Amino acid sequence: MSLHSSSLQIDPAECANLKIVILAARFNPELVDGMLQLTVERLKEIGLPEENIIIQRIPGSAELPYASQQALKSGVFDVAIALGVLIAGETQHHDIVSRTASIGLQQVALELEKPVINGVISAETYAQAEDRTIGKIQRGIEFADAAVEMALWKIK
Ligand code: DLZ
Repeated sequence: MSLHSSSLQIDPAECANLKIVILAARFNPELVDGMLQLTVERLKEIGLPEENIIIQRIPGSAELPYASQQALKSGVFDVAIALGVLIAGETQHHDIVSRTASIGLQQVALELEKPVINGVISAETYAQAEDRTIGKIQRGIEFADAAVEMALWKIK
């Protein structure tokens, strides 16, 4: 049996041994928690056993690169998903945090040679952020798909 989402086709048997860590910021909890729930539901739907999905909470998006680095350095996980929501109205430096988090997450992936999924949503308003997390655009599902695809990805 294969699962289809956009172009994703994965045999659930391939996922049985994957271990995924999700780092989730505590800021904007309703939105991050909603995204987290969608991500976890999708991972289980794809075929990951619940016990292979580890969730770690951290204060805010600025801490996501360090937390991802530490989690992946443990050697336990195949892939990390970093979830956070930054809203312009709430922090004047949301743009800087968004950029540094994105650059930091890429650095972790390249240095540790493990995939890191950038699940940081940066928006101008709460309504926009809501739309992109638990509203009409449910990015958590995409993050789960990307994580599994990259954890299994090999150069051919
Ligand atoms: C301080 C802060 C503010 C004002 N806004 C957000 C936000 O909208 N989203 C988010 O994930 N984190 C925010 N933070 C917290 C920072 O990411 C970080 O946790 C603190 O600056 C401590 O390093």
